[in-house]
Amino acid sequence: MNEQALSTGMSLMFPIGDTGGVGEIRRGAVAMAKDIHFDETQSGRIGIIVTELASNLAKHATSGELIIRHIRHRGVNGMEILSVDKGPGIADIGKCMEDGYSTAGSPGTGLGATVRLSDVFDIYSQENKGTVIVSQSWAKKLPATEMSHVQIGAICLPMHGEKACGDGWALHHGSEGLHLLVSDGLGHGIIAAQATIAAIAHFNETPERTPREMMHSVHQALRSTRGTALAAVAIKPEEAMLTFAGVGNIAGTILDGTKPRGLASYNGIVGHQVHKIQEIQYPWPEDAVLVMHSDGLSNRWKLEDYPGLRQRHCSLIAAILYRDYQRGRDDVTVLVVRHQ
Ligand SMILES: [Mn+2]
Repeated sequence: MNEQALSTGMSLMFPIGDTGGVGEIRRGAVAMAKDIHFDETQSGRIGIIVTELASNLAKHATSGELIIRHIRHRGVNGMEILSVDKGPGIADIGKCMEDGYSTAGSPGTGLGATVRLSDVFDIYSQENKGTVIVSQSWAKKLPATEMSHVQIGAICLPMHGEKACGDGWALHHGSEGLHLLVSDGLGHGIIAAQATIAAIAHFNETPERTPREMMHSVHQALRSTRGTALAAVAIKPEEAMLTFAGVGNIAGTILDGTKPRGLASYNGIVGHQVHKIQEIQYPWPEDAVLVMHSDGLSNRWKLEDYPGLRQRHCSLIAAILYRDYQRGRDDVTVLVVRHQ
């Protein structure tokens, strides 16, 4: 995996149309696993998971994508594989979901090995709308408390035909909570990516600044770039508070099961023209989910259209919004966070 992919949270996407490409995707995924120092056994497992998910897409869905990214938590490396399709859906999953889906059982759709080999597995399927599956594998077992405490779902992909991604995101677990940054460099391609890489490098140097300080400081640091739409967030679960500062088109929404609450950004371009940087505080209820996205995703989505999805793995939420609301003519980022 290239350096940029690691530093900006970029995902890699493999379209699946027929069985022909499965071997190539498997080789790519295994190479990635080795890049992040998975051992022989762990890389082998990634190969099996990718083969199973890709073969299923080719067999059961009209078309689909596997989306792969490097994940990291408290210094431990991992890989996430998302399977995303608009196929017929899996009929028996509905029943599994009623009873509360257990990763112990196999849904009997050729997902047996994926369920068994994944450290984290979740699936969401709707008849005639399609299926999304998340599989995460970690190099070292993470404590269960750690895993239930915070959940991140993310998709960050360049516009079709571009290698460089102008979007990016970063996250830091601080002593008091989470710090996030989402950046959409103006335009797309290399020049857009330069602005985002600079913003994220800046975030990573001193991530625990307040969102307001972060926005001011990145604004100064990006003067030589083309500029970016940027949003910074701090979540302090113990104070049940989320602080947001945004300039430009980064959308943020807090979902807590009541009316969705949109986060307010100001107009401008970070690095060039910024009229106002202001922090706004929002309540962060215990079971809240934060969805942030660049304008590569339409803002017309409603999570109510997907019964029960808010309670599912954040990666499934990100994958479904990407599948159904990507505009297809820009880089796209969807970041979903739950922190209790
Ligand atoms: Mn954009």
